[in-house]
Amino acid sequence: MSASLILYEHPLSPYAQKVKIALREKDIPFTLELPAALGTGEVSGDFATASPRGEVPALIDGDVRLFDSKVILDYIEDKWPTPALMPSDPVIRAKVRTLQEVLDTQYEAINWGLGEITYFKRGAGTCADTLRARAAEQTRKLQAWLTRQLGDGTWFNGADFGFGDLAVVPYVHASMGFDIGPAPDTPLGAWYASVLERPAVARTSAEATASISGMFQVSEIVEQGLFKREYRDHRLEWMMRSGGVDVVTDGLAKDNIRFSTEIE
Ligand SMILES: N[C@@H](CCC(=O)N[C@@H](CS)C(=O)NCC(=O)O)C(=O)O
Repeated sequence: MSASLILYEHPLSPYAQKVKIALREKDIPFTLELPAALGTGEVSGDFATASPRGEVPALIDGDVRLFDSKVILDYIEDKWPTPALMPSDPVIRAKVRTLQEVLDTQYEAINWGLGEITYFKRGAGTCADTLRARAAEQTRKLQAWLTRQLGDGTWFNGADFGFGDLAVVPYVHASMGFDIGPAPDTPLGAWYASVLERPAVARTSAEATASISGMFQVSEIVEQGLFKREYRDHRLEWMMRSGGVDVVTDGLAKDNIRFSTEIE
């Protein structure tokens, strides 16, 4: 077991939260690093070599440098197979991958969009109201879809907690923070209460919540153009489709949004 594992993260990043939950569930020691210039689009040093996209999470394990949460999760499961977090049944494995795909793209985009409005003060006024209403409606639909995936099971991962569950936790946790989480007396609410009883999940979720207070200082930095928010793929689509075309054009004019980093 390596104690020299370095995980670049931001506590609020759902992608990084998934990796932290997996490492903690497996009791693998690791060091957390917050990349110095995260959010500016200008990254350097060891972080840049691990994550050419300048995104967290990124993992350094000796000579191994990895980015992208799903790649990192698969690496962790391959290198430290016990306790297994990926089910063995091919059907449930496919279900887990479907959850990862939907949550990391469509659900993530909604929470990210709410973050742009709430912390970064985008679309002040009626535009923000429209975006919030669309986010609540889309979240309701995704939570209904999640409820169908859960069925009458305890875990999304089959018989035991695993990747299927940690794929969902950060997103539902963020919805709770935006007051659009599942009610406690629903199957999804009951599942959420069960996952929070796990120390790895409770600790990771608490770190995410604790980091929110710092987010309210960032809007001024964005306004000054020191921070360039990454508007990429599903996030950009969410903003455009949900009523935030002006947010995008305004951000481009002010030069405080950017697209994803081109890998060199
Ligand atoms: N597909 C990647 C997405 C990672 C990602 O988008 N991370 C965001 C934080 S949630 C990031 O680091 N963005 C860089 C920035 O905002 O400058 C994954 O699954 O790890």
